[in-house]
Amino acid sequence: MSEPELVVRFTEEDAARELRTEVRVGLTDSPKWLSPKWFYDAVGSDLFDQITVLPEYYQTRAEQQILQQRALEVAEITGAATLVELGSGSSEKTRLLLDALRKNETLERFVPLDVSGSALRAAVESIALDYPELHVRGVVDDFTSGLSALNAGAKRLVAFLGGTIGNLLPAERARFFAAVRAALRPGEWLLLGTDLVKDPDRLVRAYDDARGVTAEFNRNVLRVLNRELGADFEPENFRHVALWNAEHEWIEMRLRAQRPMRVGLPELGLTADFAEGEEIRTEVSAKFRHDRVRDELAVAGFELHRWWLDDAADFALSLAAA
Ligand code: AVJ
Repeated sequence: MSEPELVVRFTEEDAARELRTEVRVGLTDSPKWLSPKWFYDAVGSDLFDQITVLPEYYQTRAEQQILQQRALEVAEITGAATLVELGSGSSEKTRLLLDALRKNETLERFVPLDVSGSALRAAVESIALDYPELHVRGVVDDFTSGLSALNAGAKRLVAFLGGTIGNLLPAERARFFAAVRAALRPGEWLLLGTDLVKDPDRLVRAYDDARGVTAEFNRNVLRVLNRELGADFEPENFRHVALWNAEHEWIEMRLRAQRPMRVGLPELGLTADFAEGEEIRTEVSAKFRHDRVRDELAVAGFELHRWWLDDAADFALSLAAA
C-alpha cells in the first residue's frame, strides 16, 4: 500500500479568520445571515449524520440508490483514472464509485477535498486501507475558493454529491461551475448530485423533522459562534424555522429570536441586537429542475450527458462532460 497523503491548503487559522470576517458582515447586515459552512463542527457533523437517516430526509438514501444503480455506467462512460471528490466528508458514497471504477480497471488516484481536516484524515486512512492499490491524496480546502487540488491526475472525474451545490446562491453557483470547468480538460467529467423541486410540504418536513434533529443542527451554529468567538448566544431562545421560498425554489433555514436580545461578540468588538421575531438566515438549500441544471452547466461550458433519478424521482445525479 502507498501511504496516503494529506495536503492542508486551508488551515484552522484560515477558517477562524474567515469566520470572523463573515460573522462581522452577516450579523450587521439586514436581514442578518450566516453561511451554512459553520454548521459542521464535530457536534454539527454528527447531527448531520443523524439527519441523513431521518425518515423525512430522503436525499441521502435517494442519491445512494442512484449511485448503486449507476456507478458502473459512470465508470464505463468516463473511464476515469482520477476521482476527485469535493466536500467528501466521510466518503461513504464514494466507495460505490471507487468500486465501480476499480472494476473497470481504470482507477489510479483518489483526491478527496474537504474543509474539515479531521473528517478528511479519517476518510483518507480508511479508504487507503481498503483500496491498497490506490494513490490517495486528501486535500483540506474550501471547495468554493480552492480548486487547485484538481491539478493532480489525468482523466479526471469530479464528484460533487449530496446536493451541497444547493447551498450556493445562484451567482456563487455560476462562479463555482465556471471554476470547475476551467480546471478540467475536454474529455473529463463532472458528477453532480442535486435535490429536486417537489411538494413544498415534503420539502419543509425534510428540513423541520418531527424529532427536532434539524432544529438542533441549526441552533448548533450559535454554539459554534459562542465557542469560537466568545459570543453569548442563548441557542434555546432561538426558534428553528424552515420555509419554502417559491420564487427562488429553495428551502431557507432561519433562527428566530423568541424575545428581544442583545448578544455580545467580544472577540469581534461587536454587539448584535435582536428584536423579538427577528431572524438570522442560516442556510439556503436550492432545489432543481432538469432544465436549470442543464442550462447552468451549459453556461459554464459543460454538456449534460446523463440525467439519472431515483425511483421516486426525488433526487438527480447528473453526469456532465467538460
Ligand atoms: C448537506 C447541504 C446537502 O441542504 O439538505 C440538512 C444540509 N441542512 N438539513 C441540505 C442540511 C438541513 C444539506 N446539505
